[in-house]
Amino acid sequence: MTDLTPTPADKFTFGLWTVGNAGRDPFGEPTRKPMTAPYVVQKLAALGAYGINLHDDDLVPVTASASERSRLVGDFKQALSDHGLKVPMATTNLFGDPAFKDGAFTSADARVRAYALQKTMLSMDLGHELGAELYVFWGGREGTEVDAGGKLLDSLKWFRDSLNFLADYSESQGYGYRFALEPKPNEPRGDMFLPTVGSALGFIATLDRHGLFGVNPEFAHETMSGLNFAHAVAQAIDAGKLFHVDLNDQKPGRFDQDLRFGAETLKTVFFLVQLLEQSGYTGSKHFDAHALRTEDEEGVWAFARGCMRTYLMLREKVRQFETDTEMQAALAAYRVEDPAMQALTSFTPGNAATLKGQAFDREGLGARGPGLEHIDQLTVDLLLGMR
Ligand code: GLT
Ligand code: MN
Ligand code: MN
Repeated sequence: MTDLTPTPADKFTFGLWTVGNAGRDPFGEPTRKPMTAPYVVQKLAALGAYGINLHDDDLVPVTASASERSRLVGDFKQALSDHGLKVPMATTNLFGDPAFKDGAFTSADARVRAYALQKTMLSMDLGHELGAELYVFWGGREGTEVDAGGKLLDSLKWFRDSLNFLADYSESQGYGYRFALEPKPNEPRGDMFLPTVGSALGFIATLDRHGLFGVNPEFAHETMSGLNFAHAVAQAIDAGKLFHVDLNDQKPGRFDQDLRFGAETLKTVFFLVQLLEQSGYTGSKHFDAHALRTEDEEGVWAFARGCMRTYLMLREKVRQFETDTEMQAALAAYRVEDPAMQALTSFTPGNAATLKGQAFDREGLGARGPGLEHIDQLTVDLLLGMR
């Protein structure tokens, strides 16, 4: 049996806000007691995690005095160094404060947009102090319930101006951050701007320092829209833009459940792990999920262990898939290689002319059975431990 003990080399990370989630939901009060940041660091390190990510407010409440801030940050840094945990990613809470109720970077109020920049710069300073090299933007309140305010085009401009400003700020400070936009279709806003991975990728191309920007796709977010998360991640990898990934699970067509990784849609989760492993993705594998509201603290650590264990089991299945001779033969038969035909698909005037005159066995092409039922059942057998 393979060793399923996580180690920092696996690059598993959690958020202070994830394992620290106290179980509040829109209908009920917290079901768990808050945990201090140093305690969370100690527990995650003991479980084999690589790092812990945070929003500014997760560590330092916005109302903290200078001395409170320095104590909280100092204690956190001490715990990181005592337990060998990193802070690979930082982000800003631009959604909790009522000031951001109609957006932060896309608020119709210029004062709110300016405050959002100030808060983000301060948070970037903190992230840098903690060693973060990646900065995430999840536009929690960037969106609308009604479009009567007429700000759809302005919002995109404001969003772009803010991201351009912050990338310039990072460079001017010598922080060297790379940035990742995290799309989400809705919740908490009725319709959020940049709702999918594809829309974020399109938007990034319009930024001044677009090379510094990539995406942070989240399993739950694409799944909420009924999209296939593995496909979204493949597009991000293809674009060279998968800077970070938020792993969790989700039933389609529901509120953002942020379930334990692999709790719900094992097959898609398997194809995702396959993609991450085979593409050579080297970033953090961040579990942006939380324990069920029903759980006590023991349930939180069971949840955290479960996320990592399921990833490692699926990574093992990926390896098994690669060495399963029947599976590999079926896959080889599925792909029809034809070097002469392939060569014709690069455009030259000659290839275009040859292709136009080529006789194809159209009926034969349509009649071929690719064997996908067999391949898919082999996958199911493998996942269920029957191979
Ligand atoms: C919030 C959200 C997540 C984002 C976090 C980063 S905060 O919990 O639901 O998807 O990744 O801002
Ligand atoms: Mn989520
Ligand atoms: Mn997320």
